[in-house]
Amino acid sequence: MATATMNYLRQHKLPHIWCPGCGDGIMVGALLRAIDKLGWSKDETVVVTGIGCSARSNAIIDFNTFQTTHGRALGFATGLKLARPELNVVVITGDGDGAGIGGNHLIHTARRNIDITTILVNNSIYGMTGGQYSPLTPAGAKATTAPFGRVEPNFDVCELVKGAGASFVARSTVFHVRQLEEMISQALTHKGFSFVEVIAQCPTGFGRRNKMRSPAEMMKWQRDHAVSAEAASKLPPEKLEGKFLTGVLHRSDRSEYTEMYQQVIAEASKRGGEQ
Ligand SMILES: Cc1ncc(C[n+]2csc(CCOP(=O)(O)OP(=O)(O)O)c2C)c(N)n1
Ligand code: SF4
Repeated sequence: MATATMNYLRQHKLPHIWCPGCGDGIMVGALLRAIDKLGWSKDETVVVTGIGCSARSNAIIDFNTFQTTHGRALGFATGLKLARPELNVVVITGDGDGAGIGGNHLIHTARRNIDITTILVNNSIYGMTGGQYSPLTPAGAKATTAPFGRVEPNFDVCELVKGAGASFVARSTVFHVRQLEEMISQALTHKGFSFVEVIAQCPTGFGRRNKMRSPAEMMKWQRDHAVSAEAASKLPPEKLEGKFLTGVLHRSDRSEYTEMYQQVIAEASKRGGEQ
């Protein structure tokens, strides 16, 4: 493993808990390389997670880390960023943690456009608890809670956060690791709420129930179903059926929440407590 990555790992906490072939380690590698290139120090960077396999990355990442309750990482991260706006705050979450139990926090954190980077690892399943379906499990896919195939449709979480007000939205996969690193890098340097959906494989909870028997097969699926947003803009709709878009999907310039909040604090201090 590259030295840059090793410098940011708590080596006494290795080996990690992930199954062989899990996509989480690739996501962590991309994040650490992106942070290393930016030269962020361990002291000025905080990684906040909820609960889940992806959330467990904060056991091995050597920054200031907070493991919070299931789905609540963004709530804790918001409090932290408001109290210490100078810190770089990164949230790592899963599709269950971030889009299921924490879905409401996701909407409102995006709406506030607070300067937090969220990396949502979408492995289409609740990995840690044994393979229940999440809101992002595709219709028809099998899960422990859908042995005959999931009935409900899933939704596009990037469209959701964009609609809620996030000012940077991107998607990549763990197969497209260079693009993933670039998307994370752009998200980290973006001022405002930035969101990267990472399509990843859970061979244990999802793959073996859905006729994708190896991690390599699952990564080939990512390769074959991803279309860059740039390429997609030149393709007719029928060529995009069953595919998902990657790259930067949305970028806008909106006022950032901690800066607006600082103005309120300054105004309140000027008035000296008068109402
Ligand atoms: C309030 C609460 N409800 C349920 C759980 C059980 N639980 C722990 S992890 C998890 C699923 C995590 O799935 P996901 O966020 O998709 O992450 P993954 O494990 O796939 O990375 C659940 C349901 C919990 N810890 N707390
Ligand atoms: S259960 Fe799935 S998400 Fe969790 S460590 Fe294993 S492969 Fe990864």
